[in-house]
Amino acid sequence: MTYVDSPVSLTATDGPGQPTPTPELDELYRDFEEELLVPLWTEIGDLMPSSPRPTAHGHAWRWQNLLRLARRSGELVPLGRGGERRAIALANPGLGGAPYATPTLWAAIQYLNPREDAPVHRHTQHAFRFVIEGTGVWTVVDGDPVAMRRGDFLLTPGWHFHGHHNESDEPMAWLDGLDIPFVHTTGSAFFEFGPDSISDRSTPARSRGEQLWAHPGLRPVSQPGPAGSSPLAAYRWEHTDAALADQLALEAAGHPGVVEAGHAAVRFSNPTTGGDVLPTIRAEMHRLLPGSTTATRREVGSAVWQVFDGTGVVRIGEQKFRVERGDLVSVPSWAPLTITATNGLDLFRFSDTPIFERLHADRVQVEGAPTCG
Ligand code: 1HN
Repeated sequence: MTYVDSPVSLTATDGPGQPTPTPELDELYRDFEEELLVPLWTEIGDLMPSSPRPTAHGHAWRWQNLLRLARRSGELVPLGRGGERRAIALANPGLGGAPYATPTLWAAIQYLNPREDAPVHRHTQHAFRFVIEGTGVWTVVDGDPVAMRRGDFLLTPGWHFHGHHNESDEPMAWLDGLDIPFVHTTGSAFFEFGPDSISDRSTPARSRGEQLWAHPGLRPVSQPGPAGSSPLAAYRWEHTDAALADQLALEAAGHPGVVEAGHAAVRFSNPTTGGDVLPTIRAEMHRLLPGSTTATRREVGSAVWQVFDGTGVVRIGEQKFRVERGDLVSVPSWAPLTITATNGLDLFRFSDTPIFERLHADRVQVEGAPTCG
């Protein structure tokens, strides 16, 4: 038997636990197929491996290549109703050509020409944007204009209307992350067009969400909580950068237990709960000092990393990728991951870990010790 579009590979016909091949057995297997039935005894090795054997691969996409192709798309592909977004998705080589960076996560470069609008719509998929370079675009989320600048992490939780507009004379590109594959596989997608034009074209430096929620340790008494997704529309680079720098300053001053050797990390969090920003997506920023290497870590669930700044080497099992600014790397579930910073290395990471934590199926294994210098 062979399978098309199936997560299960070829059927075992011999080996331990398999019946003796006979014409009668062949006929039984043909009749199973006819009735759309599959016996467990031929599949159990694939269905129940002793540890995760994901079909997704570790893979690196080069930002300079993505950007070049996005620019060409900007010249050739108009933006409007129907197509909705000039977004070009990473297709993991292990996932059969689907626009999936991992089995649960979509990652794309999105490109907006000068003075261009991306139309308003909403969907149940949760989304974020992370800005590698550029400025001049506002994403308007449920009527709240949110400026996009380098290093900012911006949220569009599911079922919020959103459109983008570029107010500058330069094109802008950024990373989009969504839980599209998870929502597609589980048949839980809803989508609606919004109004034909963006309601509020003002260009404030800070969104209303930030005015309410972006004050450390302070929540507005008027606002309800806890909320499943973060109400904070934008996490600004100056805050993320300062948090990472302070962790490393504490380490340098000899305070133990703050960071892994030379490796500061922060998680973007929902200020109403302290938990993840979105129900299905975890997002973090990591900073590695020059010459530092992380411990080797494997985790249930998949992730995508993007280099924000610096250069380094990402090892996934036997694979080794040299990475620089903007490059993206998919990390399959349970793959051993080690990162080395050549010079300093700032990395953005997003993963589907909240799904597995909610299901009590999360596991982490750490091997070796981090080193620095
Ligand atoms: C979407 O709405 C955005 O809002 C980006 O920028 C990527 C991919 C599929 C469906 C909707 C956005 C998307 C998307």
